[in-house]
Order: sequence, then C-alpha cells, then structure tokens
Amino acid sequence: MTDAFHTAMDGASVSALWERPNADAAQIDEKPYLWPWAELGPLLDTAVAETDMDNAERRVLVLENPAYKGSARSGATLNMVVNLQVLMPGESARPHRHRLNALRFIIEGDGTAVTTVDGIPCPMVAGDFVLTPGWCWHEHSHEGSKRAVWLDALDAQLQRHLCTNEFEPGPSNDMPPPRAENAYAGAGITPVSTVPPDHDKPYSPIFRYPLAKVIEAFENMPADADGSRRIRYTNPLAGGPAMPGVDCYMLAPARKNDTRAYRTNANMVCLAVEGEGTSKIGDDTLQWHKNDIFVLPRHHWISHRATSEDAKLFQLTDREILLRLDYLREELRD
Ligand code: GTQ
Ligand code: FE2
Repeated sequence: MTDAFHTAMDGASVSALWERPNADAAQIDEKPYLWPWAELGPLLDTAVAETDMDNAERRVLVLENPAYKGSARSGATLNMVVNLQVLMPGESARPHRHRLNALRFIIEGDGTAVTTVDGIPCPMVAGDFVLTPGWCWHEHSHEGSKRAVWLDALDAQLQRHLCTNEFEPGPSNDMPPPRAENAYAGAGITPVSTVPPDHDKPYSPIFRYPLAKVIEAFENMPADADGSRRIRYTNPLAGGPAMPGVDCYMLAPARKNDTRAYRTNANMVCLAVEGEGTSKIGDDTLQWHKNDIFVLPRHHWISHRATSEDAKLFQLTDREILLRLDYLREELRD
C-alpha cells in the first residue's frame, strides 16, 4: 500500500473498506439505565424556574442514555428519543408539525392541559396515552392550576438518519376535515360509509387512549401463564400498532412471579405508571417506583415482576419498524 495508492483512491473518490473501523451499533456496550423520578421531578421545577415559554419554545428535558456519552449518539435509546415536557397553567406551545411520529404519556395532569392533534382536542389526564402521528398539527395549552408533565417519545434518531424529517411551523393549514367526535370510541365498532372514508391513514383514528379503558381491559382479560397481563395500543381499523414508528403497550406484571424472559434486538423504554416492581435485565436487577423511566438494553434476557398490587409499566418500542423490514430478532424463554 503506497501513499500513491491512497492519493489515487482519494482522487477517484473511493476508499479501502479494510482500512475502515467496524462501527457497528452491536458494539455499543448497552446497559440498563433508570432515571429516578426523585431526580426528574425536582429538575422539572428547576426547568420552570429557569425558563419562560418566550425563549423556550417547548420546555423539554431530553433523557440521555449514559452509554452514548462521548459518541455521536444521543437520547434514551438508539432509534427513539424520550423527553419530559412541562407546561404551567396559562402557558401554551404554538402549533407545528413534523414527519417525526410522536406520542405523549401523561404523568401529571387533571385534563385541564390539552394537546390538540389535527384539530382534535385531547385532554391530558394522568395515565392517558395520546398519539401525535407524523405530519399531524399539534399544539399544547393549559387552563388549569397545577403543572402538567408528560413523557414525549419520537422516532427522531431513525428519521434523522434517514433524513426523512420535515418541519412546518403554524398557523395550521391543509388540515384534514374534522372527524365526528367519538366515532371510533367503541371497541370493535368502526364507522362504515359510502362517502370517501374519513380516515385512511397509516395510524389509528383514535388519538387519546385513557388509562381507565386500559384498567377496564385488565380487569376483564385473562392473565397469561406467568400471571401477567399486557395490552397493546392498536389501530382499530388495521389491528396493528396505533402508529408504526413507536409501538406502545401496557404491562401489568404479576406479584411474586417473573414474566416469561424475553430478549430482542428491538429497543424498549418503560415508564412505571403505577405501583412498583423489579426488572431482571441480564445479570442486573432494577427496582422501579411510580414515574421512574428506564431503558432496556438489546440482547439481554428481560423479565419483570410487581412488588405492589397495582404495578403497571407503559412500554414503547421500535419493534414494529424492525418487524416490517424483517430485521427483528426475538426469543421467549420456555
Ligand atoms: O411537543 O411538539 O419532546 O416537537 C420534542 C419535539 C416535544 C412537541 C418534544 C416536539 C415536541
Ligand atoms: Fe412537535
């Protein structure tokens, strides 16, 4: 290998593969990591004290996975960012839209803070799951008296890598025609019409999934063999995920019994919605309490257990993306 060779390659806009370092995500030393609510909650108060909504368009704290420190990566997990947003009474966040698929899971809220998604107002009550699919207009407002806090998750790193994101500031335009409110409210009952369908999108026509409905399902569904119960937030028109970019579930693990161990190359982040429990992740064990958020590293055997009666984990994953591209690898232990 002469320098003349390298000069020639350079001049011809080629490079030698055998001289390039193998930069593979599989090499990242991923570890479980938990952001305790005991630290996050006070930080949100500080964020409110330090910023006003005139210079912070959105008051958002980005969860940074320590495994990415010193690398070009950022965010909670490889393909999805997980952020915490706080909105105070009287504040609002202007409308905009982006190709990033976003979701909110409400941590503190009594329904007086509202996010409006393509014209549909979604009151944010603690425990609710709200969809903000790509290119839907969204804005937040707050008429109540207490701070509102929610988790935001977006397929940001993936779309950044693919350069597929676009951004448009409000005022909103090109808005889809309004849908009849509650038209899709009944499980298994969907409107049929002779006029063009009022919803022919790749995501669910339901934008708000209340916690009360999830609890009702848990109370009526049979438990799995390991004693756990799990629901998926689905698109009632297609049966699949509410939105493919970030696929969401709620797990109620059993007390005194681990869920069946599972390992995968998909990424997952969990929020402890109610109660407390433990998660075994490879050789580590995490203890979680209400509102803690933790990231599950890929390729580790994982199982969960409740240590209180009402324990529930909200789970978000990029599994559906991997599945659709035939990249998914997953195993369940017997
Ligand atoms: O509320 O629209 O955490 O656009 C990151 C990007 C929240 C939002 C985030 C966003 C939003
Ligand atoms: Fe947004």
